[in-house]
Amino acid sequence: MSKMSSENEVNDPTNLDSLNTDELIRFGLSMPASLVQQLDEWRKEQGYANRSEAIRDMVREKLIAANWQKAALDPASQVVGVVVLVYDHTTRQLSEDLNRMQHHHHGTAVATLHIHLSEEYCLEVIVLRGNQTEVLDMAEHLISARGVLHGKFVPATTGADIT
Ligand code: NI
Repeated sequence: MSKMSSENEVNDPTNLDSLNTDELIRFGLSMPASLVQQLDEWRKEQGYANRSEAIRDMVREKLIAANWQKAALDPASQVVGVVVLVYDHTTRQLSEDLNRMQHHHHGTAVATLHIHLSEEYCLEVIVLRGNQTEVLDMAEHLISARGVLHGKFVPATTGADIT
């Protein structure tokens, strides 16, 4: 086991439990050259400084998706997600409907960012937090509201299960 002073990395230890969870582990990874080439192109486009950063984010994304699947089995588990809406505020009743939904579920809709895109269009980013059933329910209602032109739900994480 050797430590690199700069990043405090550990080479492939056999017992991970004995380490501080923030410790960086260095381990080998094998993949076809063509895949590495595509990885490098992609990570440069995305602005990742190196392969490790890019792969760390990919792993976190997979773990978050897996946690959401696990949470589906336990409706009481706490989740965080973000809804993005684009809508025409001149559509009859729509602004009122969206506002009413958020007031009605004020425990779940924890923050809203509203941007007036133009004379007609609004962009809204709504952060939802609560148990998975509540969060998904509310996201579906917001997105399916009549007059919403674009609606997307992004599952995020409370951060409790990833590092
Ligand atoms: Ni607006």
